[in-house]
Amino acid sequence: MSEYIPSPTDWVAEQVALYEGSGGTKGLTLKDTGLPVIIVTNRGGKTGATRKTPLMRVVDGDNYILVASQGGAPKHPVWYHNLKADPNVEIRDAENVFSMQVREVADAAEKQRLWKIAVAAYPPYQDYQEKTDRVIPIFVAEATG
Ligand code: F42
Repeated sequence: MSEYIPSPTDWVAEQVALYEGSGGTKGLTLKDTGLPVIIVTNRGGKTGATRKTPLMRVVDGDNYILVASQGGAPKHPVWYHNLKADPNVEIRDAENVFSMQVREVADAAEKQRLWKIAVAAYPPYQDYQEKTDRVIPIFVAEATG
């Protein structure tokens, strides 16, 4: 197991610590929204270190949809590049942990369908897309093995 490097953003690192430290029984929602969050564990593309990223919980059947919105910031989040470099992730959804593989959604029709599901789960994604020039990427995470 490689070294774990926490997020440099305090409130994010604190959510990961609470969520994972409680075995997925505490810290399950985004701040004031009450909306559910998952924790994605992956490898840093350059350091090879273990990284943990909380994201909104968006599901499509047994798959998870990961939205690289970063609040509508002008650049993709760093984790986007990490997942492109190494698509093997672990996803914690409350008390359940799954080994999964991600792929970025390129097909326009598939992306449109999944984007609607994402916005229904977390409406601010639509505002984030409207406030940035980049097209917000989406990954699908599917179970491996
Ligand atoms: N972010 C989203 O994009 N979408 C969401 O749905 C979302 C929900 C959410 C819910 C709860 C919560 O607590 C946070 C949530 N976030 C959401 C924020 C998310 O968890 C991330 O904090 C945010 O997207 C920013 O991701 P980031 O990967 O850009 O993080 C930065 C601040 C960061 O951690 N940078 C590190 C650093 O030290 O600068 C990362 C460094 C890194 O990964 N380095 C790589 C390595 O090899 O280790 C190298 C990468 C390279 O290629 O240079």
